[in-house]
Amino acid sequence: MSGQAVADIGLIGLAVMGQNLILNMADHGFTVCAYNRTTSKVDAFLDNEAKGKAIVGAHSIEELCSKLKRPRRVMLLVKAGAAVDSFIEQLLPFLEKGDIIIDGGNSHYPDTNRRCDYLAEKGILFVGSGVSGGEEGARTGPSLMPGGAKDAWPHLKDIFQSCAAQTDGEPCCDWVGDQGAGHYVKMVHNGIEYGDMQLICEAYDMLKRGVGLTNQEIADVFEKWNNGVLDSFLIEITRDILKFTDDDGTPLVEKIMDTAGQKGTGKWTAINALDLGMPVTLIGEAVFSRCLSSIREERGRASERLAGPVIDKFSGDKAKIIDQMEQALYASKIISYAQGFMLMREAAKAYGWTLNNAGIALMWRGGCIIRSAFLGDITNAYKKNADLENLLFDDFFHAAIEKAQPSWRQVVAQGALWGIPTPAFSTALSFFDGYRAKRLPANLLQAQRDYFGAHTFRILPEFASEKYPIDTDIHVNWTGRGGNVSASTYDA
Ligand code: NBP
Repeated sequence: MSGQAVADIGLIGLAVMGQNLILNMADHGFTVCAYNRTTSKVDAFLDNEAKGKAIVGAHSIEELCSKLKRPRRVMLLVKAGAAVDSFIEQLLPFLEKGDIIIDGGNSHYPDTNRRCDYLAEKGILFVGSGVSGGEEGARTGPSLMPGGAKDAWPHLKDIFQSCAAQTDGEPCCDWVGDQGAGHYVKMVHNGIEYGDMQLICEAYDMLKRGVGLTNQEIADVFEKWNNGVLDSFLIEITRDILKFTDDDGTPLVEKIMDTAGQKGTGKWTAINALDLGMPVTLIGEAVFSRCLSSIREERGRASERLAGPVIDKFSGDKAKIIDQMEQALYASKIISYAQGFMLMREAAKAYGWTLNNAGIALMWRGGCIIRSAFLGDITNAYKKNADLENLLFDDFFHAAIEKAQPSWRQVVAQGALWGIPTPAFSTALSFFDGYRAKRLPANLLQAQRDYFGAHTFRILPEFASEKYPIDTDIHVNWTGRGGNVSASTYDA
């Protein structure tokens, strides 16, 4: 079946994200053609949510393509993986050179790299776009992070930027970069989301078990924090979750099993950080914390055998420790974002992308799960200095960390004394102390490596000599028993 080319864009995938994004696009004056593998969902959508709007339907890929204006723009919002490849193959016979396919799902960036190359050979412009904000974001304004074939951007800019969230008059959507850069940035966004959530959970745990506050009191703390430097979507929803009571009047959150799920994007970020050799420790700890939570039965057995400190009723200054915790959370969050941007800088280098840090921060400023006032400060830092080596070198963040430092140390120490785990707070502080250390104990580590494996070491310039020449891999016979042959030197 074919039809008149009436639609500005076609959208495949009528689940929660697809339906809401279509309605959003229609609200902004674009005509959308909707298609779904299970075509009964097309009819149900047209008869209900889409009724009376500039939305048409298609019952086959051929019909969908025939209803699109040229160049055809088709967006996929389907389960990541095989479904995306399958739709690409189904679309190809009905597309022409210069047509555009956009994958808005949570695809892994290497898949997007591959699809970009594959479709470029066929003259089709492929775009991988991060979409964040969940159901509500898709409906009212998501954060959109498109990357891939740049020639597609002039044909997408208007639709994408009109539908995206707007912050301070600017759309939370801009071109990210080549190939899978859009999906890469979305992946890092999700990793940072894992970190933000873990930090909030640690604050909740300390306020509850350490300070002894009720859920309502903790909600009030989050309410207060949401009016300060931590002002963000995740703090706001945490406040609401803590206030939410079940039919019996007790907080629902306390009835929820403490095993965290994950769909993989945090893990991908951590794996990529390991691959690129970047110390993205906070996201790593956030992923491992979910893993630890998920071995609940084993933890149950351990809780009966392994004792820790007994937490006495809190007799200190509650207001003071709450303020200290706000500072600890803020400082840890700064570290997490600094690490995220370090990772993106390295990825840009390794993959040959040009990433615009100020633009990325702006894209995350609104519409997405990690949206916060804080991202406005990051945008400003990168606008002031596009080549900023590290967020911690920006005056604003430098001053913020300086101010927070004493409280941050107090909170991490208090968590250890109480026996309440604070992996994210602690790793952030350890990173900070490591990053600002001119000398780390890696000298000893190198000696150990050379001792047992003849892995060699380099000499500090001030100790260079004929015996220990500078910029040279040196092996020492530490025991008098080994030979003088060293292992080859390479970094894994
Ligand atoms: P889902 O991730 O639940 O995917 C549902 C869609 O995928 C339906 O259209 C379904 O068709 C289609 N589909 C599946 Br499942 N397997 C398929 C296959 N083998 N071949 C063809 N189509 C297939 O939907 P969603 O939650 O709306 O998310 C869409 C995309 O956006 C995903 O990649 C997701 O990771 C991403 N995302 C989701 C969110 C969120 O908050 N949910 C946020 C940001 C990004 P059917 O109706 O015929 O089964």
